Amino acid sequence: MPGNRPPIDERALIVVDMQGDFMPGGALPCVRGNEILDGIQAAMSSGEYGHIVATQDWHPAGHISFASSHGHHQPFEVIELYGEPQTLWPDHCVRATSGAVLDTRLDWSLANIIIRKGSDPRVDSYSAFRDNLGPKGTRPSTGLAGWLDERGVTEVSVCGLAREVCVLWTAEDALKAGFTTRFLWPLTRPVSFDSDAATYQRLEHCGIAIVDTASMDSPDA
Ligand code: VGL
Ligand code: ZN
Repeated sequence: MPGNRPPIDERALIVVDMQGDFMPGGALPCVRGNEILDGIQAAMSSGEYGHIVATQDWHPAGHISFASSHGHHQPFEVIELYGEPQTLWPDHCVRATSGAVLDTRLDWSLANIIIRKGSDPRVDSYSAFRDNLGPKGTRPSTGLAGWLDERGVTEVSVCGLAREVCVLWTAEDALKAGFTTRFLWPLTRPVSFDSDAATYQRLEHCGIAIVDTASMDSPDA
């Protein structure tokens, strides 16, 4: 299966949440998130992808995913929300603040579309494709699956931050939406390496291709 890839105009690269707050020194830093900048820039400018999608976590102040919105809870505690576990995060990516800006070390002029997510104050939104489960018991679509579909995209490759949160959920939803899905593991970084084994297992289990550095180096892999 690997090696048997569709033509370039059927391939999309999704660059997830490369924002200041997820970088070292930010409000919700990923481990050495800065180390993937060069590789992501190389992928974006490689000519290997016919479509480049960026996502931007874009929360209103007081968002429901913030521990500070729940008084007696601390960041990284897990509560139940709409019947599902919800991790409570430090305040991050508040829209129009400096931490929410897409990292200026990447050339965003290469992005064909930027999906902003997490703007509903009542619902978190990890995936580029759908919000998390909301009060109505549904996961509202961002429209991205249709955007890709109407352009004839059949294969999606994901990279960015954070490996075990928004990149993982984006990959899982890409697969569910019917796209062949590739997870560019070395072009992601987690909030915590402790999650890596579980992330790897989830990807393997559902049939998402985990692409390692070696195969990324060869243009036709
Ligand atoms: C993310 C936690 C909260 C992410 C976004 O981009 O992975 N993680 N919001
Ligand atoms: Zn967020």
